Amino acid sequence: MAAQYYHFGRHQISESEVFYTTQLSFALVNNRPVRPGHVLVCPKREVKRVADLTADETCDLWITAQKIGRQLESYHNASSLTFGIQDGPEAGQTVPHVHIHIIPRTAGDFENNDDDINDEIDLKEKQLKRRLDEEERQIRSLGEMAAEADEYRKLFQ
Ligand code: AMW
Repeated sequence: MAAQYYHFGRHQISESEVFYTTQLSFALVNNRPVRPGHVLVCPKREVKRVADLTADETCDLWITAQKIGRQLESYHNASSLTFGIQDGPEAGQTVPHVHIHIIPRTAGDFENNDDDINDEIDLKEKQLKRRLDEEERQIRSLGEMAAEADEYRKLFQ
């Protein structure tokens, strides 16, 4: 049987990296997670901007993000979550396909955990550069990502 791929912008995402799907959304592990459990939730339809989503897609995306956040916060023994969307290139979006970043958070995980919403959303450009060296965020192997997705899939059975 031919392999099935999900489209995330120009990226073809193999089923092994996807750990949760609904009729309208899918969730994948991140190839450069900034923290353990940093995952992405996307609409199946490839749209660039939040404004391009239908009401059904918007509801489905956020209900999916809520469900995944709850499970991954617990799985990673975290105590908070960051939900982030970079909506358009000037907001820092690098993959032109709507996606919600979900990042389990723990006390002291970032040096400057201020309440500035732009800092929260623009994690890579602001918070993360302070704490994480780019070299520590190498793209991971497909095997490593598939193993992580396997673990998360069990949380939704
Ligand atoms: W953006 O800067 O568009 O808000 O975030 C893009 C996210 O997508 C980053 O966290 C990046 O690590 C992730 N990413 C990019 N390409 C892939 C891929 N092929 N598989 C998994 N995650 C990816």
